Amino acid sequence: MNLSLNLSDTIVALATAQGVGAIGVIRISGAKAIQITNALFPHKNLALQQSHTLHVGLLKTKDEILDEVVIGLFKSPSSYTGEDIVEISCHGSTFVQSKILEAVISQGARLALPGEFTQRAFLNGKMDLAQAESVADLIAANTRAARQTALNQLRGGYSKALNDLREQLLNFAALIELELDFAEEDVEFANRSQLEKLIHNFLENINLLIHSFQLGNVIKNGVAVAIIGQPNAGKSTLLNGLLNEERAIVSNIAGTTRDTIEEAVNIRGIIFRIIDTAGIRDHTTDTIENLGIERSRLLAEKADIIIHLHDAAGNIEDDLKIENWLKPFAGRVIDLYNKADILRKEWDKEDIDGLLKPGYISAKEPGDIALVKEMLYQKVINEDVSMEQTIVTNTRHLEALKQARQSLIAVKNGIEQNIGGDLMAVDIRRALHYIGEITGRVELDRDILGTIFGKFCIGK
Ligand SMILES: Nc1nc2c(ncn2[C@@H]2O[C@H](COP(=O)(O)OP(=O)(O)OP(=O)(O)O)[C@@H](O)[C@H]2O)c(=O)[nH]1
Ligand SMILES: [Mg+2]
Repeated sequence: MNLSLNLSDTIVALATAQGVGAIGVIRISGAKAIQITNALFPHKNLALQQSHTLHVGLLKTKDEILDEVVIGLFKSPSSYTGEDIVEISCHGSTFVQSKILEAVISQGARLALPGEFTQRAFLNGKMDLAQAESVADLIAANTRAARQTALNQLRGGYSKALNDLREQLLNFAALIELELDFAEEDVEFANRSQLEKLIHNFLENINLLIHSFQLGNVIKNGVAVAIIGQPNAGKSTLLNGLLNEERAIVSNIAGTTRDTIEEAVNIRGIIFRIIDTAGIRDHTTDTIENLGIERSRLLAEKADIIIHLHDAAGNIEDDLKIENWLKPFAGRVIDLYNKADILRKEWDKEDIDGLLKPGYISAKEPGDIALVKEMLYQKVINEDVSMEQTIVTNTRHLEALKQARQSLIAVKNGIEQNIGGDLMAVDIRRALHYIGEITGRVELDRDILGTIFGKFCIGK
């Protein structure tokens, strides 16, 4: 995106989705927003109207009536961008919408770039960078959890916590720099033990945020779950059960699934991408089946969670081989023993405890499927990170936090080793810089801004 574009331009875009809808909203922002709309709206002089008011009337060019519209007026500085904004709600035909866009442009507005409205909001101090980015996340959010984290960020909780810490650290930086001015006198303005406490506190917070990224990432991008196991263990049956749909072919012929099948299911607001794979066995000469098996292995290695599905009623020999192979991924594996219904019939009543062993399920029983869903959810939402806490979802923030952490550790070591204030000041400044990068408190590279706002949809 070319950021040297003039901020004094008045920009326009369709704010609602492309295509036919009941209504469409065209949004204009900039110094000439009102003047441009006035030229098309003879009914009233909008410049004389109060902010945050609605006006009904005909939108006209010299030659034709464009539509009967409702105009929303938001005057600077009380608007989303901080500039004058006019929102024209028109009828939702694509023809009407493009006619109005054309007319607005012919009066001197320019088509907005993706994210340009939000970028202006940021540049005009209406929100900080972390908040601006969460606008894009909010638009893209397709689950309850994703919406919740984006909303938390948009409301600024995250930025506030970081800014508070940053402010305190800034004080110390100033004091240490003051010491440098009085170097000859050997004074200490910045209390080292207080600084140590602050750094400790800061590091704890940053570690929490960095730790939360894993959860933030799954909320945004979903969790990949690979179902691995011997042929006929019931992997496809489990997939179908989780999806509540006959998606994969199920049969009692070993080697039914040859290619992988991936489908998404929403469990309590988090998207799980369930991957059914070809059953793994050693002794097959079928080339296609072998290719499928190879693929299963690769997918399991990449998955966030691996369900190793055992056939509780079957032969466990091959399971040991799979178990061996899964050892390096132990933390990600959930062992489930399928076809418990057969055992439940065979076992007598005294074995009732054995039947309730965790992990024994029947992929054909809805009650057990619900248990599996709960297990998957718990595996992701562990106790360390709660949904209410601030969650980092953005890789740019994660990188900045990691860099800040490094600098803070350097400050911490510096205090322990009693290094000079001049060296410490450099590390503190560096930490401040990285924290500032998240909320946009520092001069950001124009390219970085371009990438951030370029990801938005046009009209936001
Ligand atoms: N009794 C019982 N049978 C089951 C259960 N789950 C699956 N089956 C049966 O086991 C057989 C194999 O099921 P699939 O789901 O096709 O097994 P798979 O693991 O996908 O097999 P491949 O695709 O060949 O690797 C089918 O006849 C299923 O009906 C269960 O919980 N109980
Ligand atoms: Mg299958």
